[in-house]
Amino acid sequence: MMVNRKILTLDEFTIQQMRAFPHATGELSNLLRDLGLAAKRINVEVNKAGLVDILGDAGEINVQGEDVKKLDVYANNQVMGVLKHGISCAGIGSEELDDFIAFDDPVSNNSKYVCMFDPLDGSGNIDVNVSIGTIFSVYRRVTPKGQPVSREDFLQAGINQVAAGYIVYGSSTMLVYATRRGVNGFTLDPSIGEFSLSHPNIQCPEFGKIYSVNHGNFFQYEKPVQDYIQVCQQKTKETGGPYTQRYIGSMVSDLHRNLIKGGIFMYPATKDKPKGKLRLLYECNPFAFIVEVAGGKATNGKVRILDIVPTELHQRSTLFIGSKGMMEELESFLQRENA
Ligand code: AHM
Ligand code: MG
Repeated sequence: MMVNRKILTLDEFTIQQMRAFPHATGELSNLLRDLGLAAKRINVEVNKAGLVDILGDAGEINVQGEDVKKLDVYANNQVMGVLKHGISCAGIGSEELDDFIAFDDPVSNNSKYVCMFDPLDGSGNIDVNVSIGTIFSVYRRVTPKGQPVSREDFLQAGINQVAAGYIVYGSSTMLVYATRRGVNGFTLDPSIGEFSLSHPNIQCPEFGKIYSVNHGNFFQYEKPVQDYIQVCQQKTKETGGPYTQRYIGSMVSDLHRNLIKGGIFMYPATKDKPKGKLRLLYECNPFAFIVEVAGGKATNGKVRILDIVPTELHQRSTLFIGSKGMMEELESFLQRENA
């Protein structure tokens, strides 16, 4: 039988990457394989969401004070389960958990990575069949191996990420992950149940035509942000436009589209949420890492997201992220306005 060796599965790809480093231990490949397995399990349930009694609120309130949907709980347990039972992760932090968890068994204590994740982002969209996603971020622990991980292993600046990625449960299911060597995208091939390399070496175009922001909050944004949005609306052919506004309200889908097509995504401060809505550790940092590796930029409006040293696990941040050229235009504009 002919086998198409041009199409690599996620496992084959990560192992191939590992072969380029003679001293690699394979722990990162294992961890990515574990996350791929959790993604496949979550994908099955997400696809059944309209059929089975898994829809709706689980009746709990998460640490952010928001309703937890049943699929959030399922997704959280899946990601936590694969990492706990794997051999590459010493502990986790999750948007759905109050505090980090140190796995604290002899194998886990000797693992070098910790993982943070948002198991099901955009979960408000589950009931209406809109794409949702899982976001993850991997750091090398800073405490010595052989003991349980501690808070300082999780409160690292995003620049220390070893890998970050997301899964988008969309018209097809895709896993995209970045290491410093590049960003690669894998589409789930349902016929073999494997993620297969479909988008090698993703580069975010320097300019795009899309801006993504919640226009409903327009009058709550600070004046410089309002002015920039109006600049986007006034773009003409001569000034690189016209721009199109696209906002799904599922950041994985919004950012996936902008990463591939080029664009800018903003979640600025509002009067109700002066620190923004998105979580630095589970949402902003992983995407900032992915987009920067792909050639784009990410800031909180003042400083680079990846340089922020977190003080809390569930800390929020404003986020401006996307194509380099568009971000530079935004930055020069915000600086001018701030001055
Ligand atoms: P969640 O983690 O509770 O799902 O919230 C995060 C989501 C992002 O996916 C999305 O970009 C944002 O919330 C949308 O928020 P808003 O409806 O305020 O525009
Ligand atoms: Mg989220």
